[in-house]
Amino acid sequence: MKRRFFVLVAIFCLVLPSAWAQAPQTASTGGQPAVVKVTGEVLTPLTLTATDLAAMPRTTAVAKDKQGVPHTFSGVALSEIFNKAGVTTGRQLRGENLAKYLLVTCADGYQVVFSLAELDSSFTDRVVILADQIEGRPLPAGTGPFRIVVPGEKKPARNCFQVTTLAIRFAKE
Ligand SMILES: Nc1nc2c(c(=O)[nH]1)N[C@H]1C(S)=C(S)[C@@H](COP(=O)(O)O)O[C@H]1N2
Ligand SMILES: [Mo]
Repeated sequence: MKRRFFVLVAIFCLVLPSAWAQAPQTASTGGQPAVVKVTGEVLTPLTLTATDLAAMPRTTAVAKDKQGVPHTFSGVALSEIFNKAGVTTGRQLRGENLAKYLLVTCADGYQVVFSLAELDSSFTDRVVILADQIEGRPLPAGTGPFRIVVPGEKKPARNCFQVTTLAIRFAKE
């Protein structure tokens, strides 16, 4: 009887903290793990979880907040996500493909646009990332779990948080 009680207490102590730790990530998604969908002009549409991003090649990006204070974010370069999804990059990014753009959509309806050329290493050395950490810790509730971080931009308006979708679109007329 006594032993059963201790086993129950032990299970409780092990399970509860991990449930609490996950709460911020799932709070806005009704218990489902948060995901980022990669859709549109891609060969392979993706649904990325935090675990998927943790397993991909990682990099850091420094960006200032609205107060001008620099922060180091870490996550996955958009170019890595594009390679995984089959987006036109590098040598393929010419001709009509230069009319393609990335439309980022966030949970609050905020949207921002980047042309694909702005995000391509054959056009620029600037590496834009999908961040899941700031200063080595998960993004705080409200600005996570996933955030676009554009280093070196004069204002942080395109560092959009609570990212839900990365859609590749064609602006061709
Ligand atoms: N999803 C989402 N992301 C957003 C915004 C927003 O309204 N919604 N505001 C942007 C603007 S205008 C600014 S200035 C920065 C502020 O980020 P900071 O708090 O890190 O300075 O977030 C950007 N990212
Ligand atoms: Mo802003």
